[in-house]
Parts: sequence; structure tokens; C-alpha cells
Amino acid sequence: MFVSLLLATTLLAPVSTPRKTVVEPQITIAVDSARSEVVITAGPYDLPNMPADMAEMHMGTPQVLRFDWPIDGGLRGFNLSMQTESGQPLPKSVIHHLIAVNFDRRQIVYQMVERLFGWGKETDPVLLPAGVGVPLAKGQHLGVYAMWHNDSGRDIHNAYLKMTLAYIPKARLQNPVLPMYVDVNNHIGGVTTFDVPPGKSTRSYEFTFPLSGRLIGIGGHLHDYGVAVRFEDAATGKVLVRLKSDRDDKGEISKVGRFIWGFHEEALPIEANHLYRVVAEYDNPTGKNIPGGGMGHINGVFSPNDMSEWPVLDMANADIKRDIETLPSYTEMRASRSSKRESHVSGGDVDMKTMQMDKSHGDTTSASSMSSMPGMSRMQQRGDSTHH
Ligand SMILES: [Cu+2]
Repeated sequence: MFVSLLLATTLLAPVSTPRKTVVEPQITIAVDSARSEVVITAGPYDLPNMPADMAEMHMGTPQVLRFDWPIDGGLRGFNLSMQTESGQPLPKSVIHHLIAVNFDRRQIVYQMVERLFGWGKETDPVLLPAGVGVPLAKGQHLGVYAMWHNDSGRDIHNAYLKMTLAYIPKARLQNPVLPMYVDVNNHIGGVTTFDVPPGKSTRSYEFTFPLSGRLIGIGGHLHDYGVAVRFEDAATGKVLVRLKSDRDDKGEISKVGRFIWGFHEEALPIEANHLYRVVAEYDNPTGKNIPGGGMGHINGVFSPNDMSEWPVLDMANADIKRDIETLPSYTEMRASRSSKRESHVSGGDVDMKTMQMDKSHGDTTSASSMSSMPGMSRMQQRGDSTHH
């Protein structure tokens, strides 16, 4: 049975209107309780063809597409696609980058609002094991910002973004998990890139968690010439995990490893107010300093021991205000230059990609053993992570 609630929100109009009449994108939210899915469509978007070497286009005022979460429970997974008004598929690759934000919760480490998940054209759909999800209350204020990049060779008119968000009703949410993001060079509201000197170098950042819990999985992000990103116990110097990049012979990287401890006892214990460290390792063979060429962060999945200890979002805090004010706009990137060294703003890659990816549908997956899951065993067999 398909239960549908239609909630339509009209986006604020950009201040400067282009010559032709612009149809303002609308967002619709449907709850499919039989499939335990929230289906969000947004559009129409006009996506002119934009070859990779064309400059970025900046249009209108900064905006985030905002909506209210419709269910008491948790977010268990997500899948994004692009389609026409009648539902015909469009190239998935036009979603260059999309970030979902929860405006009602603080990040664990920073005075920034929560980044729920990220999506890039290389992202696979995510579905967490049954009983695991990011807790979300009905009415929580969410939003997405996206960068479009249409290099399909033709203009795309009237495109719609479809986000299928798998949810768990509150009564079945046994294992709440939340995203964790730590950057080696975080500047809230600013760029987090740094210069990479010739040869070997590291950049690190020490931090504490405000509450205890367990780390379930972790992923890393580096730019070219990045060797690895480490997560360490700064008090003992112990390397908790080292995520290596896949580099070609020129040092250009294609991906950074992930590590999953697991959703249960095997998860890594995290102690409140204990000093931890994140370290990005670079090895620049060019013989020259690369201004702004480096970036390093980890995205984790954190399970708090007591959710009631989660740090309160302080809307009067200057960092929180700056974070919200400087969120990238959805209009800013009607098209994006596809550059390997684009400057990401802080928080740009927090996501649940680090968690296992069960592409089957429904609540039948048992989380009893991570190795029984295809996505998980593949990650562990890749051998790109060193676990100490
Ligand atoms: Cu980056």
C-alpha cells in the first residue's frame, strides 16, 4: 500500500532573474510506508551542456533546497537519480556533488551543523543493516545543496532530482549512528585546502570527542599526492587506522581506503575528552610547492553510548552561524568545472559511504556478521587499510 503525503515548498526566487522566465524548482515529499521510503523529488532544473573545460557559472543568490523530515525514526540509506518530469532516467553523472544537511543537530567535533550524507557521481546506493540508522525526528529541518555538471553533450531541460531515502520507524531503530567529520585543516565557512611542499610532508589536527561511543567505520579524503590519512590516539601515539590512497605512478589518486570495525562489540571504543589526532600524509614528487593542493579529512560513523549527551546545537554560536551562512548554494553550481583540485569547503564530504552497502531492499538483512555482507567483505579484501 502506498501512502503518500504531498508537501510542496516553493523555493525562494533568486534576486537577479535571467532574461527568460525561470520556473522555480519545487520539492515534493512522498512517504511510502510499505517500502519504508521517503521519496523526495525536486525540480525542474535547467541544465545547459557544459564541457569540462568551461568556466564555472555563478547564478543567483546562495540557496539550499530545504525540507522537513516527515517521519519519527531514522535514516537508513539513500539513493539518488535524475529523471524527466515523466520519470524517464537522465544521466546520473549530472549530479556532480550533493550534500544533505540537518539544520537541527550539531556535528560531534565541530560547531557546525550535521552533514547527513554526501553523494557524488561515483557513489553507490547505501542501505544500512536492519535496526541501524541516523536518528531523525518528524519535522527536523533538512536541506540539500548540489552542484550540477552536465557534460552529456546536450542541454537538459526540466530535470528532476529524485532522492529515495530509506527510513526505519522509531520503534525499530535499535542502533543509532551519526556521521563524524574531522579535517586536518578545518576552517568553518572557509576553505580547508593547504599548500603541499615538495617531498614528504604531513598535516595534522588534534581534537576530542564531547561524548563516549564507538566508531563503526571510517573513510578518508585526500587530493593528488596524498599517501594516506591516519586516525590516532594522540595520548598514546597509537595508530588506530591508516587509510591508504590508490595512486598511479604520477602520484595522482583515484580513491582512499575505508575501514569498517563493525556495528557491534567489535566497533572501536571512543572515549570522551580523550585526545585524538588526524594526520594527512603527502608525498609531492613535482619538486615544487603546490599552493592549496592538499586536503585531508576523515568521515566516520559514530554510535554514541548515550544519545542524550550529544552536544546541543547553539544557534547563537558564531561558528554555527558562519557555517550556515556560508553553505554552498544550489544555484551557484548550475554547472561545475570538473576539476580534481577544486577547493572544497569545510564539511563537504561527510557521508555514510563508509558504511556497508547492502543494495538489496527491505529489512531482511542481518547485521550479525559484517563479513556476511557483500559490500563489507569486498572492502576488507581490498587491503587498502591497515588496522592496528
Ligand atoms: Cu577535497
